[in-house]
Amino acid sequence: MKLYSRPLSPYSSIVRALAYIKNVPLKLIAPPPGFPIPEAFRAISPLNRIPVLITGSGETIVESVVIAEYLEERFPEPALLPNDSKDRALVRMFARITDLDVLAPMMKLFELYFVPQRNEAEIKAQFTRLHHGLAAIEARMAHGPFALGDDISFADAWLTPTRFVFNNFRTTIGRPDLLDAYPKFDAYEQIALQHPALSRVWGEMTDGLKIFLSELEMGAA
Ligand SMILES: N[C@@H](CCC(=O)N[C@@H](CS)C(=O)NCC(=O)O)C(=O)O
Repeated sequence: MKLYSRPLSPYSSIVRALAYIKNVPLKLIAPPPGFPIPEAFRAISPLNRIPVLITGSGETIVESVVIAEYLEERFPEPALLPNDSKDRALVRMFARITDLDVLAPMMKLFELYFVPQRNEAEIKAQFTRLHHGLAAIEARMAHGPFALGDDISFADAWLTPTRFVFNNFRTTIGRPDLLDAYPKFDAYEQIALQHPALSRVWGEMTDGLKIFLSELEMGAA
């Protein structure tokens, strides 16, 4: 199988985390360079975004959550969803809240901060959404060893890239205190760094961020 991915892309990182935990044989391929992804990539994925999984039989699968479910069915070990339906719903809900109410508003805020004419009302609205999302995540998190307790799950694959992006985000926007009200979420970095698959993703994102920042500097020079 092949995965179109970039090291720093949070959505690609979610899929890499799942694949690494499950030891899925995967060839990583970068889409053509450039931001946004060049139009030529539409030939691979009509929606022109990553991650894109190409299965062994050549099927194209997009959307991180759909790829996650596919990998879970195809590679059931280790299981990243619990046996019980209610518990499965709780894990999926945690992953969706992380995606839609934490990662998405944070990515939006990155964009909103770096435009010449800032839309302060929109920034405020996105911060409100982000704080509600973080509060919901914090309330559901365990104190380890994994995001939701004893077993590694989808929750950890979503949480690792999301938590990673906050380090740069809170520095860039000058809000080092941003996670003070969310101690379990803040401390998740240590959980990720102690797990071989999650720390591999964390390291790839770290390298990706270094390259991204140096390209930004070169562009500004
Ligand atoms: N809902 C999609 C979101 C994917 C997404 O937004 N990917 C970003 C990179 S993290 C992307 O490809 N953006 C287009 C671009 O960079 O040109 C998913 O879960 O896979």
